[in-house]
Amino acid sequence: MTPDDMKREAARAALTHVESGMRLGLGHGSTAKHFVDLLGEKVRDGLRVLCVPASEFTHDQAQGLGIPLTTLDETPELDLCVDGADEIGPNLSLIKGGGGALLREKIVAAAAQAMIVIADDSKVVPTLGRFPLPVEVTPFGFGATRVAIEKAAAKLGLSGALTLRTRPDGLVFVTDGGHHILDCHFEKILDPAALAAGLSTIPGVVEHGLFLGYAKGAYVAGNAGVRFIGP
Ligand code: ABF
Repeated sequence: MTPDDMKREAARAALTHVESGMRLGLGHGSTAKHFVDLLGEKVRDGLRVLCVPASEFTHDQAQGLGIPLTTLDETPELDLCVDGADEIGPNLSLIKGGGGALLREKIVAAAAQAMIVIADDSKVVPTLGRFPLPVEVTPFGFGATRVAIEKAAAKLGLSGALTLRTRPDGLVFVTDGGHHILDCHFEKILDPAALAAGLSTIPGVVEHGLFLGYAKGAYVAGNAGVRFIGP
């Protein structure tokens, strides 16, 4: 199986949790894209769901497939959220945001009773942090926010480059919410909860990509097939 086949198989496994009448959060990224494609097929076959997409990209994809959409204003509580991840660590701790949609992904996940993660098995790690942690920041006060993040990290013995994310054309990446992203190369985050707490106290940090306590399970696909990682 190619990595893309694995992503699709993980997405297919998560689809078994979807029942008619459910309110769903739809994530962002290449694995979530497979889930939305497969969901679209089910909707065509008569499945009734109402979905909140976590990005403009997913919104457009789902709309194109005829999946009924709503917003968290109209539908503030969801039954299930299905999304990808950049890293899956111990106790289903996650790094997310490589696709730049972490703020909306976290808002959607928080509105859902349960979150199921879908991924290929390259995402499973013993310790979070090899994937640079995305931190969404306001453009205003960017320099001060950057220093504050460095100081919060240093208290936990974390150093490493903080890179302002840019687009392929070299321009600064702007999130759906109009913010920037600092990719923090911490390498080994031994205490994700302490780092999350430290980042959350910084005013210019809109949100960070540590998702702790969100996932209720993960479908992880590899050459040997799909396995479920539970709590
Ligand atoms: C999103 O998709 C993210 O938070 C993460 O950045 C990304 C996962 O990447 P992919 O599914 O494309 O491998 O859910």
